[in-house]
Amino acid sequence: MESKIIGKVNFEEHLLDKELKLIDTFEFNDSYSEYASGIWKTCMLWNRSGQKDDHLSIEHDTYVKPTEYGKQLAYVNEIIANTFKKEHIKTVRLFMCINGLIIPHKDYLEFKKGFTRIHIPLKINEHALTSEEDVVYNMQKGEIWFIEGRKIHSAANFSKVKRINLVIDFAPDIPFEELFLNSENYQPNLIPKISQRTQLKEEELGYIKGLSKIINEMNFDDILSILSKIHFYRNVSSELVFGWLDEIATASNNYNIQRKAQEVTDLLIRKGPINN
Ligand code: YCP
Ligand code: CO
Repeated sequence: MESKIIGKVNFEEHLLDKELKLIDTFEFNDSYSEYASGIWKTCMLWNRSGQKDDHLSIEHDTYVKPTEYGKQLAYVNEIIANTFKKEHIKTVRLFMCINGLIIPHKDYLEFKKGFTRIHIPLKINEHALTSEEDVVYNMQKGEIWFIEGRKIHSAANFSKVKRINLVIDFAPDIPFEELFLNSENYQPNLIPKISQRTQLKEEELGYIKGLSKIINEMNFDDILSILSKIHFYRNVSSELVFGWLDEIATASNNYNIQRKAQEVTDLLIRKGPINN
């Protein structure tokens, strides 16, 4: 796995709790909903324009400004300012997920280079999981995670309690230690909490393929969501979602389903968003 922990923030719990209460009042946005199932939303804290309604993370060559929401989070801002070199930051957001997931996908397909993206969990639970290919892990609060978006990755929260991550996009190609204000805060040897999963049974594989018998335009998204969840509890790579979807679509003999399967695979792992 290429995603890894690169450092740790030791939060002052009462200060973080106060900001989480404030975050609860923020309006989160639906951008990237084509990658999501269930509740998965974003909130813009710092970006190029300083506008909270500029919801996308984009490549740019200038400095970031806090948005109306970013300005309110004094403690989070202090943590960022004390930990990282601000000049490398391109976007700061919050990702929120409740009883939902982000379908396995690759990032940056729409960009020239993309970013070095890090996540810092602010609110976690044991059912809030992240994956890269054939590894599933449970990010812990305060861990600074580099997420290799160029590999197929996915994230979920199988709980009705909110999951919140702080997400910072840095300029690409800068060594990790140089993203930190103090290079001693770069800690590459912290051990992640990897989830143990059980073997996918032959019988289960049969039922997965049997979804070809019920797939239609009404349940297509639900079936994609079911396929996306399997690797979180069975010992398989998230990449299999696309092979299964292709087999199910082919066996369905339904042209519209085959086309939808191609389109969603293009979006998620081949071409990215089309209008870019
Ligand atoms: C992520 N990737 O990996 C983001 C979410 C779609 C692109 C939105 O967290
Ligand atoms: Co991603």
